[in-house]
Amino acid sequence: MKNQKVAWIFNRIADYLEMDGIDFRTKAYRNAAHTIETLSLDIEDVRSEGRLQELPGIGSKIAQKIEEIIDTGSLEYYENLKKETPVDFEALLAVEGLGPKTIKLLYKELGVKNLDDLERETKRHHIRRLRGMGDKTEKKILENLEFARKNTGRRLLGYVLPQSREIQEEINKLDIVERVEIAGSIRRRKETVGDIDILVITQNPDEVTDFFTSMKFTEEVIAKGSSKSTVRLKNGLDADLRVFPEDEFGSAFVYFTGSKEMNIELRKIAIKKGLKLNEYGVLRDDEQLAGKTEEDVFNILGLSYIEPELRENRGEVDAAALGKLPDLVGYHDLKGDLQMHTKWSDGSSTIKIMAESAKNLGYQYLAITDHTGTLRIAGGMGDEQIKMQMKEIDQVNQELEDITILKGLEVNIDSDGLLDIKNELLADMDVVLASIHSGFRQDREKMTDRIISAMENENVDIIAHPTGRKIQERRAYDLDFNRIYEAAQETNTILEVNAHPNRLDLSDINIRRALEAGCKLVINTDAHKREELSFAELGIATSRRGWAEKKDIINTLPLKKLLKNFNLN
Ligand code: DGT
Ligand code: CA
Ligand code: CA
Ligand code: ZN
Repeated sequence: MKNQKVAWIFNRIADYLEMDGIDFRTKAYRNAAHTIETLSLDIEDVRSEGRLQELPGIGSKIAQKIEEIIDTGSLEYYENLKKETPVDFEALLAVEGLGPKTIKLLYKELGVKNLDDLERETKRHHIRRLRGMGDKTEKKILENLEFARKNTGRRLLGYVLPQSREIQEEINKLDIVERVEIAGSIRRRKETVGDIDILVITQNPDEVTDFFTSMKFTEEVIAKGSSKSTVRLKNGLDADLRVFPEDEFGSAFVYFTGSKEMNIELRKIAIKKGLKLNEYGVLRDDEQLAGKTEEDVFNILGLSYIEPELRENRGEVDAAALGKLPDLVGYHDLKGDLQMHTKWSDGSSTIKIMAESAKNLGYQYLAITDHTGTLRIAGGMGDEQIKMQMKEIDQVNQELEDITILKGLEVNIDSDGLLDIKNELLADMDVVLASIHSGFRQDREKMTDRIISAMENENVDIIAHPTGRKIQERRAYDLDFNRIYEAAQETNTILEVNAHPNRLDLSDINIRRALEAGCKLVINTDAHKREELSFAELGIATSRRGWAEKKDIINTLPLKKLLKNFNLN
């Protein structure tokens, strides 16, 4: 029951040890935390069977600590470390550029314990007085602070979505449950999620609530009432459960899907019409005019149905009033995937396995796009390997039916905008993606020039993960998007929506701007193993949040049309 808590404590201990530079013990605690985080069993069960030390990375000392946490709910060793250096690690570590050692220095010298302290000391220019720091460090900290504030406590959609579906399924198994839906930011497919909002229709709220507060995912009950309960899940997130009768479910679903900002717009429209809108329905005086379905609620307000991914108060309400909502790309519209990696570079599946998996997803084609030359950490391929790989692709294409493997590469754009594979070889490929993997912090002009010069190479078809951001990890490069979008059109280069859970790059907002500027997009998973081909859903969701239609996405095209689009064959 306490897996998440134990792992969390061990990770914090590792942070404290890292502050003091004790590397081997840091590693031991991180390993133990990882083991417990990914354990499919309840750590308490493992303990009561006396099998803790059978787990990888858990020796007698760490096992003792696990027992102490299970028995007492805390760990004296950790409490002492905390007293010594009482800082909000999770928040401070989220500031790019701050590691445990710097955090210790900031605490010892300036008493910085949290993000507010950090901001204050930075603005007073106290940081630059410290050893190894300067006005540049202060500037960087201020830039990264806001990013850290926005991110603490939120989780990636890609990880929460499967978990929320699992919970939904469990609740749905109850006979007394007529309907269960996930609402909130998860339903809107926002890239990060604060908590899980669950709505249920049932005649028997108490029984559903009892189940919810004691199910296997629940670690701790925060509030328990008959129409609303909140629990802390073992994965560390909170989940809210709300129970509604059938004839109010539509209005509750609209309300709790949000966004809050869109709800406020809807309420204004209701008021103008002399109506009242809340989670219980659309009311005139006390009479409920609508509330059973979402469609009813939108329609009575004079709006067409708004897809959840659009509900961010970014113009969708006006568009719905005018009947001008986009016809969004669908979750089953992709015909192929044009970025993935195999054992030839840093992937872990073979070409054949990737192709078979793509076929199982119903695709007509896939492109194998392993890393090239200069990207050593990713096992980049040289000319000879590329030629050998092309032969293997020919061979697998002969073996498999109803799926076409395209020969592709993900080449690197160097700090001068040059590619690491020569043009005559690139000309032999079906699909060439170019992307930046180094030198992220050049100035805006230079970064933009690099990408544009890659676009100007006639062999380059796609710019992969165009902004380089990693959600909660790394900010986007500084780019002049107007120039990028213009060059993409002039050079007929496609911009990628990378569907990897921590990339989603382009982001929803950038997708919308790119489309308004007239660019074409491709949704790719960047899969490094076959299971990751399922990330496509996240790329589609993000594209929908960016108002993308089927016609905007080139890999909704059947193979022949796609090839024509690339001027191939
Ligand atoms: P999150 O959890 O931070 O990722 O984002 P949401 O959108 O899921 O927000 P949450 O969980 O606080 O609330 C779920 C929905 O309930 C939200 O999208 C809209 C609705 N809601 C919550 N509080 C308010 C409020 O004060 N006013 C209005 N109009 N709606 C609210
Ligand atoms: Ca939420
Ligand atoms: Ca909530
Ligand atoms: Zn890779």
